[in-house]
Amino acid sequence: SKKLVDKVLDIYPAKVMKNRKSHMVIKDASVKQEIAANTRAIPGIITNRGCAYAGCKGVVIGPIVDMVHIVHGPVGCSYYAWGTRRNKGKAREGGQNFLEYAFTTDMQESDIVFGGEKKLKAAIDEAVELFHPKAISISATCPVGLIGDDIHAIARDKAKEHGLKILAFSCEGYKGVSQSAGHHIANNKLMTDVIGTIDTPAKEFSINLLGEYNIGGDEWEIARVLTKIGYNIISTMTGNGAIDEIANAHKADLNVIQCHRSINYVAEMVETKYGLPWIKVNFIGVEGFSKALRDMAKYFDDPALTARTEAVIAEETASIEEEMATYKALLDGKTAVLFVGGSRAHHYQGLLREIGIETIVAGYEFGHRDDYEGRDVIPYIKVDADSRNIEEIHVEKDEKKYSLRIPASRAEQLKKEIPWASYDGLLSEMKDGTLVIDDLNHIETEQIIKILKPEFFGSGIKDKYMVQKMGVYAKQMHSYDYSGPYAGYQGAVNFSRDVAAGILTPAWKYITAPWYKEPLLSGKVEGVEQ
Ligand code: CFM
Ligand code: HCA
Repeated sequence: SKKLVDKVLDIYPAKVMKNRKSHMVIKDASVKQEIAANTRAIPGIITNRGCAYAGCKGVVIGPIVDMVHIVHGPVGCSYYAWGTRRNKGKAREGGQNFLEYAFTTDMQESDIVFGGEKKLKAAIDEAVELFHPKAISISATCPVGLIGDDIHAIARDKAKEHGLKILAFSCEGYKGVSQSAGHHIANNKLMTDVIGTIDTPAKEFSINLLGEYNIGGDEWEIARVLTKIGYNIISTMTGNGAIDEIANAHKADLNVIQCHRSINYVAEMVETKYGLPWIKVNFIGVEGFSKALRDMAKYFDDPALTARTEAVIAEETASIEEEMATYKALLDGKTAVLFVGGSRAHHYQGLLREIGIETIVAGYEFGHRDDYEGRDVIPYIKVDADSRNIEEIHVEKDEKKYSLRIPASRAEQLKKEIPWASYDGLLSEMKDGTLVIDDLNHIETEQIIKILKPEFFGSGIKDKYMVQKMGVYAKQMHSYDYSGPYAGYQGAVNFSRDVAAGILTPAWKYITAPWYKEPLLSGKVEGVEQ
């Protein structure tokens, strides 16, 4: 791995090399390791990252099915967010579902010059008149912040005029160094304007699923099993989410977190304000899912629920055992490189291992140090000009609505047994000698593929085809290549079947990887002292 890192870094001029080196770590369990993360990408380098608007509207707010999501900006920003994340959703009975629409103010040059507020007001009126939604979101894209349209005042006035909820997000793309800033902006508003605004009493064993976005139907497979055990899912944030369900989320007894990066702010604030704790789970992979179910059962500590949990685990795992063993026999000994947003590069390692594939390189586009090193480092993370840009909202205990779900003494004991408000990060599960890379880019990807020649590369749309052109199977881990669900038990089978087909297809025989035809690339950046 050390040789690999040196080789990868060798392509850079000295200053860039120093920067990129701090984003690479070779796992060594005998020391405490630190990685640079959530810092600006280097201009000129082809990063895979997106923008704050993508994180706010695209990821966190967009999946809520019964809201009209208006994008205030040029049409391209809106088109970009239209249906691209495959977060599926269904209307509730008698309710609405706007996921298939793209709403935009379609700002033109004259709006940029003279202001876009009029257009936004008209768009809201039109949306109300045509669709009668329960709630509307407004997401600002870059030019809106530059020209200073006051989307918050408009949201306030129009909400009053039409008598509905309007959430406005100043999530201009440039607000942060990646999507991650947008997650935070979205989390803040869910906390201040949505959660806690409806008070319907919850039934027993009630939970919220946080950081689960129903990509390829994942949430439906998770919910199928949870419901079978006897859980009541009050809300999901935000896959297949409904605004009134999220408004009632504080009535649940436990928050269960899948994607830590995108929603840990809500989880923390809800615990402070309402006393409702969170645990970190991983619904991906057979063992991961079973462990999550057992941790949840420990929290509720009810003999019937625990028995039911074990019965369902036994039944579900028995039904997939044979198929999983078949795929393992086919794939045993293969290697994987995983490079995905801010959680999947960790979450899929267990499932890959279950079918015999070891992850040798992993990284995030926009994870923070805590997603790599665990939450214990949070107090030591340096705040810089970019991270300071994102508002930290301060919440306090709600004296009327706060309640401790578990007596303090038992909570202390439980904290030793389950991941209560804790997350150990991706590094903790990587094997010694494997490589962790933050904000991997295209030139580094190319080097890694050439040197390591993995059989599987977990990618996004931007890197998938360059990897496949090098003769290595690349699977999109964001969109699941339009397959899925991949979460839970049935999802594990779907994933394994797709991966086996992708790796073992005879099609690869017809491609000759470039390194078999020509020597590895060599060269120098012109005009730069190395
Ligand atoms: Fe969380 Fe997500 Fe992800 Fe993410 Fe994303 Fe995503 Fe992702 Mo694409 S919230 S961090 S910002 S699990 S959209 S559903 S797949 S990069 S690893
Ligand atoms: C985003 C969304 C994305 C992009 C996926 C990709 C997603 O970051 O804006 O690059 O393939 O999951 O749809 O992460």
